[in-house]
Amino acid sequence: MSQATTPFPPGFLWGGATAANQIEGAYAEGGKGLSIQDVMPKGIMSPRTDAPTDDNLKQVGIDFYHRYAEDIALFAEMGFTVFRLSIAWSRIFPNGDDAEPNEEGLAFYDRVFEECAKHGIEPLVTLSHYETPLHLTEKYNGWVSRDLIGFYERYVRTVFERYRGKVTYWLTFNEINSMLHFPLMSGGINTPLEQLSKTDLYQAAHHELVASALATRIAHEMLPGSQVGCMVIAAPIYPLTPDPADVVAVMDADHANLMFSDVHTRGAYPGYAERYFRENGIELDITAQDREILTNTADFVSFSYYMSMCETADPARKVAGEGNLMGGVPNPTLKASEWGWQIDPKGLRVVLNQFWDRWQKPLFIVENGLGAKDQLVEVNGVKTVLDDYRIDYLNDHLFQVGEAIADGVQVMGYTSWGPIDLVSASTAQMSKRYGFIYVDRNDDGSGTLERYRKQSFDWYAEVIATNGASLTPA
Ligand code: BGP
Repeated sequence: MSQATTPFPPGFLWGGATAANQIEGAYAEGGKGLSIQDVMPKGIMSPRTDAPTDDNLKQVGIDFYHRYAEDIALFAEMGFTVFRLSIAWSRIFPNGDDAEPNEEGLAFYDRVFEECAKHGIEPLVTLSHYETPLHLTEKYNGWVSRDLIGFYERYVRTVFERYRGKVTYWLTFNEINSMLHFPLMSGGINTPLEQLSKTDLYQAAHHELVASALATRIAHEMLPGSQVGCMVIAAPIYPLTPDPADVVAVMDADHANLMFSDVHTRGAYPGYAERYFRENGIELDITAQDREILTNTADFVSFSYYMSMCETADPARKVAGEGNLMGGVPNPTLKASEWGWQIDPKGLRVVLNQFWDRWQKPLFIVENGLGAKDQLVEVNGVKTVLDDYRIDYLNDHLFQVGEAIADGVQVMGYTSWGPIDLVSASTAQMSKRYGFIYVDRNDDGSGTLERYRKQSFDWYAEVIATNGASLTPA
């Protein structure tokens, strides 16, 4: 890529991505009910608590609930044309199974979308981002219950109607394939993974897949011109050695990850999934009506990309890495972030090509970024962060997106994860920072919540202004 040319097409959507529970705070304000995040103070890996506890940084988040106008203005200053955010289901239906929505919750997102419109920013809205209403977990064991499909349908009909004309792009479930790894966070399932039967696990996944396809159908009926995407974790898997047994191990691991997006894009379960269910005694309740609903395929496939991994058939070499939350074996050729997430820009080009070849659906990278510890410093009297490490990471990944586009892959847009510092999903820390904007809040909850532009702020603004022409080869 030279300064003069760019592979990014005109109208490519540039922006950043967030989730309600990681930014909003105001966890008990405006009539909001509790979500599972309110009882997960230490993130994904720790057991849940019985009730909300004061050490949960998400209770305040970065106070987006009160500061959204200031934050969206900062995004606009960088030239964002898209902002990914989620609606907290428990703001709209505090218990999840209520008959009527909470007007104050609906009004909050009216204000947010109006602010986006003021700046010419398209909202990209995740309907369910790891924040199932807690009551649905306690009473129904989350998505294990078929009842959740009906509650989700009521919720999506409500928000589609309310935000008609304000939102074009919707995502149904964040990282839907994470269900297999984090059933509480992903599916609001109370039963711990070790005690959960495979039948219940895949039944819950099935219910989400049906709900997702149903939401797609409803959006197409109610909101002509809207586009509904599925959203998955993308993690290319490489064989640890050239041993064909390792290649087969990769194929199996790929199937587990890709089953969700295969169903979303093909409208039916692939043969390898049917075989897996058969051979593992997994008997699912899949009705004829479910099968019909599943034919409402996603308009586009969106995904998060943070890392790749290796796989092997050799039990002696199958050693999990520190940061490999999805399983897999560390790649000996790659470096990792401070949290052990292995950094692989080329893997992004690989996965874009793989997905495009497999589904021929437009792709949207809706999460990618580097979680790092930042140091607030003063330069010429202005507080900032000199985050050249973040610039390098993003440049190298975006350069590979350009390469994939040059390969012929259709990419709709790119939203980096956490354009403003937010609370981490996996560790619930503030110190795992992703933003172009620094938020003065610390792991112990101290800090003024003031916002400061990092060095990467101007860098990203330049990337957007040049539609990617300012990126340098990596
Ligand atoms: C994804 C989640 C996000 C986000 C991101 C970064 O899996 O969809 O919610 O948090 O990962 O992860 P973390 O916050 O753990 O660094």
